[in-house]
Amino acid sequence: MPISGLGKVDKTYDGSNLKIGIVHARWNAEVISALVDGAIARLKDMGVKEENIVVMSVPGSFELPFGTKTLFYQEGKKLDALISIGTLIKGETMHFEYIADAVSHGLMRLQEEIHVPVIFGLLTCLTEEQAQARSGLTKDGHNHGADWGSAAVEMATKWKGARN
Ligand code: DLZ
Repeated sequence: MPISGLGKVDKTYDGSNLKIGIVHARWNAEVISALVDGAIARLKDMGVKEENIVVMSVPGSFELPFGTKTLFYQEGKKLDALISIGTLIKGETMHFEYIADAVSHGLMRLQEEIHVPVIFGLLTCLTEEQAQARSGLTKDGHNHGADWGSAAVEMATKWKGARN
C-alpha cells in the first residue's frame, strides 16, 4: 500500500471541472495515436468531459513547446493543464539528443511562463520496439499516455487548489 505523497499512487482526483489541452507531434503516427488515445481514455475515466478535452497536432516533437503555447492562448488561457506528446526514435545522428534536450527545456520553461502544468509526454526511445512497448502496442507493454492523463488531472487539481 503506497504512502500518500510518497508512493506511485497518491489518490484519485476528480477531473469533472477541468479543461485539458493535448498537443501531439505527427511523427511515428501509430505510437502517437495510441498515446493520445490512452491519455484521452484516462482523462475521461477521471471525469474530464469530452467537450473539455482539446487536441491539436504539430509536425514533429521539436514543435511541441511552441504548439503547446499556441493551444494555451488559442483557448483563451482557459486550460487547466496541457499534455505535450511526441515520440523520438534515435537515428544515426545527434538529431535525437538535440531535439530531446530542446523539447524538455522548452516545456519546463513554458509551464513556468504560463503558470499552468505542462505534462511531459515525450518518449525518447532507442528503438521502434521500445516506443511500441511504451505506448501499449505490445503484449506486455504499458501505455504511458494513461499516466500522462492522470498526471494532468492531479497537477491541475493541486494547482487550482493552491491558487484559490
Ligand atoms: C526531423 C525529425 C526526425 C529525424 N525524427 C523525429 C522523430 O523521431 N520524432 C519527431 O517527433 N520528430 C522528428 N523529426 C521532426 C522534428 O521534430 C521537427 O518537426 C523538424 O525538424 C521541423 O522543425
